[in-house]
Amino acid sequence: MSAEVFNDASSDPYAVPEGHKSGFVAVIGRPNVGKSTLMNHYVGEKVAIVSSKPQTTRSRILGILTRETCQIIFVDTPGIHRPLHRLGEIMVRTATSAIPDADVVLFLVDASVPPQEEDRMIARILAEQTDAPIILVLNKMDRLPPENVEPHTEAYWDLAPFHDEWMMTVATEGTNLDALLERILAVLPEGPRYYPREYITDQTERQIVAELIREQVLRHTYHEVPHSVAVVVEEFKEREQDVTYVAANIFVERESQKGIVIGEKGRMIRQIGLNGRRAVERLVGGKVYLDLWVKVRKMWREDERQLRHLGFEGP
Ligand SMILES: Nc1nc2c(ncn2[C@@H]2O[C@H](COP(=O)(O)OP(=O)(O)OP(=O)(O)O)[C@@H](O)[C@H]2O)c(=O)[nH]1
Ligand SMILES: [Mg+2]
Repeated sequence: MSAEVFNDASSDPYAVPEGHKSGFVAVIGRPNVGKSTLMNHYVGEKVAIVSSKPQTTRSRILGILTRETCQIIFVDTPGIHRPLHRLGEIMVRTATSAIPDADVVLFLVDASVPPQEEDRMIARILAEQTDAPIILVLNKMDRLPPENVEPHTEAYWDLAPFHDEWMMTVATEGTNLDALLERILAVLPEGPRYYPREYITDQTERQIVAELIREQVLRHTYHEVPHSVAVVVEEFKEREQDVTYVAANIFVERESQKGIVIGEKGRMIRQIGLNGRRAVERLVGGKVYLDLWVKVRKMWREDERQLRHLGFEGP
């Protein structure tokens, strides 16, 4: 092999052209504003689950967008809120700890409503904890009646006077997300390709599978139940004839919640299992046998030992 061929840029997953840009873009905001939806759009895959219920995302999740000239590592974070239990505290700490490390911060807000107390709290944290460029993202513009456009946008500008750029978006439809990407690129520093080209997230397949199952529980349950659920994949292996066998525990906090998740004559758990299996089949690209077990772990959201067992150690 000649030296020329050996040095061919295409054979080295980390080789980048001159002027290549890269960095970590933290997506920060209160629960339910559309952070995970936005990141998934850029990555082109569901790397973070999405639901209409607040506090869906519980950990820091990377979503990696790689192009020839850039690599943007989006850092999706749990919604920052006033925590009511130990899990909430860990989630908020996880989110805030992503701020000082970020090369760019996206401060996402739900522009269809005026600024909330949590938005004010986040603005104070951002003002204190970073010198990185901050882009104010006014999301859910599709829900904003024309007469509220001016008062709401002005209220958010006043809330975050330190922002360097701003953009109105509809994350669910991808509206203005190309323009937002250009703004991100404009302030992103030059840097290496941190992850190989084909990487889109830092999560393991097991973690993604557990999240896909939790997403189905979130879709089908209400009130306190979605918040009381944790999912752990206990087994994940290929069995005969290309069928992947997945066994997962769905933990709830109370017997009554177990009854709700199982449902009358097992109807609810069958529905969660059916939709969960389809989601996992899309992920693995083949047939899946999904074995779900519902178990009670009393007050796990307050219990350090249980939280650790479930993978919530915080930063
Ligand atoms: N109408 C509308 N809905 C949106 C938009 N962006 C996100 N949503 C919806 O808002 C809900 C919350 O979206 P997520 O992406 O889970 O929000 P999040 O900020 O990640 O929420 P947490 O993980 O709980 O902090 C979902 O039902 C989304 O479909 C938008 O631009 N317009
Ligand atoms: Mg989220």
